[in-house]
Amino acid sequence: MEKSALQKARIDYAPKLPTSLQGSVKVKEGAPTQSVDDQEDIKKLFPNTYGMPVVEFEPSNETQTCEMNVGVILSGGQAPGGHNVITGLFDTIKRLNPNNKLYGFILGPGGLVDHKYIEITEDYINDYRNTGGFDMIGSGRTKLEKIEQFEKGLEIVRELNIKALVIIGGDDSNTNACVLAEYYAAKKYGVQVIGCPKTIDGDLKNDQIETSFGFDTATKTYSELIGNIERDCNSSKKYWHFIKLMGRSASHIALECALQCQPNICIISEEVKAKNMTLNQIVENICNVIAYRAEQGLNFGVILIPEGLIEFIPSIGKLIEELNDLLAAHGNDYKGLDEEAQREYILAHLSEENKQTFATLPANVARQLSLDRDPHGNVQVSLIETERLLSDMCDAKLEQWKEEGKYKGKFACLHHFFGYEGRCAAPSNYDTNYCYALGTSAAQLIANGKTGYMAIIKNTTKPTNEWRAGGVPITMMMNMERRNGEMKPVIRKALVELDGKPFKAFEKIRDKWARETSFIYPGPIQYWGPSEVCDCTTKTLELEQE
Ligand code: FBP
Repeated sequence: MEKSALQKARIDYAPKLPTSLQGSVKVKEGAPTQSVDDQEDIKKLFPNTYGMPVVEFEPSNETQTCEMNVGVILSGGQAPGGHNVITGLFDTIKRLNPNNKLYGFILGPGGLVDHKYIEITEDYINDYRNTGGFDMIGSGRTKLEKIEQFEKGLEIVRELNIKALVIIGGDDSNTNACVLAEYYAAKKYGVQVIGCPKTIDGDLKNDQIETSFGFDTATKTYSELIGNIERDCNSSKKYWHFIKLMGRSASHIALECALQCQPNICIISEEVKAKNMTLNQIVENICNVIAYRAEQGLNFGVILIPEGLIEFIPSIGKLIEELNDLLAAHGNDYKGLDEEAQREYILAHLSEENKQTFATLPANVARQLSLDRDPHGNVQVSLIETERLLSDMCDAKLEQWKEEGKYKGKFACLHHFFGYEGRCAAPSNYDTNYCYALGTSAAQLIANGKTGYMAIIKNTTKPTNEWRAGGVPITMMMNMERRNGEMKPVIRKALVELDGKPFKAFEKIRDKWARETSFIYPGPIQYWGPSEVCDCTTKTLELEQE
């Protein structure tokens, strides 16, 4: 592999581990746990993995050894730091016994089912230490949910004498990890399954999980780019920039970038839903700011739009729910039809209220909502050009206001979508250390006989040696939700809390950002230099852990 100068220098970085993970560990167990909701249902569905205690690792003076081959899977969207979860896992299992082997399943969960794997060796892994990307073994979105898949997986697990599988994924992938752990436990196959919290979206977090890995690096990367645009914008003073930011449902990414960059406007989907706002109201709010600034001679600005917005606008959310059910029940009847016939079919089957919403949406947006779910049943919101939809609607409204004499400014806009450019960035020091510790923790959960657990690292706003490591039963994070027309056990997604400290901090100051130009330019991620520049966490985490 040909490497950049940064890659070469970065390979030599030794990730810092919490004191408790630096050598042998012993396990401290807490009290039995309960799921966040629907306890009776979840208990019934997970009789073998429900109620287990949260565990924490403490340093031990005893020599620790363990024979264990491990299989690792990267699942879902890329997130900076994934390679370091694998290096943490690798180094720990080798330390526990140099004959232990680590197998990487290729291109996600599908690799387990199709028996596509590689053995990860010292030579192979060294090229990937502290790098972004998931290319060490690749990732995929195959949903592991069927008994045939679990049994197919078991064949290769037996062949390679694998003691445990580590699934590195988001809420959906960890839900599946939990189902797999329960299945193997129920069958008494003796195969452990451990999850690791990944996703740039930042929505896999709760009382036990401080943050999902990748959020730190991705938001810093986007904030660098937003800051650059803000500076360009403030230099020429002639464009409104509509920037859509990745993050399928929750607006954590947009909120974090807003806290870092202080744009003029940042829409928070969760607020739109809570206030029952219509698309037209959102547009009007934006236009009010544009018009106000125009009166001050400021015909420029920056607007952040979370990728998931469309699903949170209540009328469109309702439409999506009905479309989900329609797709589950009749998708095959209309998927083969041409675009116009599909639209007709859908209109004919929707309730009156949703029909009206569907009919008012631009054709490309309507089509994206009615088709093309990902394997987990999610609308592929990153393919919907919300930034254009909003700017087109603003343009029309401002024209109308001009005619009515309510607006005299100039409105020229540019569009951006920051998503994929943040998912494989070289991990920040935070993600580098956090991920290596997560991998180490996962190895220790296996060595200590745990299954159905997610590796966790807490106290991460403190210096690394004070971080606390352990595991949390995945069932503890579950509740029942409607998916593809059926009630299913799933990990509860963490949305932006409107009474949470990050949103409150933003809410307090946003009017000033709208009126004035208060941009902050965070600049690129730094790996060497003053600690306050290189080792800072996200503003979200800082505020949440205050
Ligand atoms: P995960 O939840 O799997 O980590 O994926 C996150 C994400 O980056 C979302 O923000 C985005 O909507 C989606 O993946 C895009 O998916 P794809 O990579 O399949 O285009």
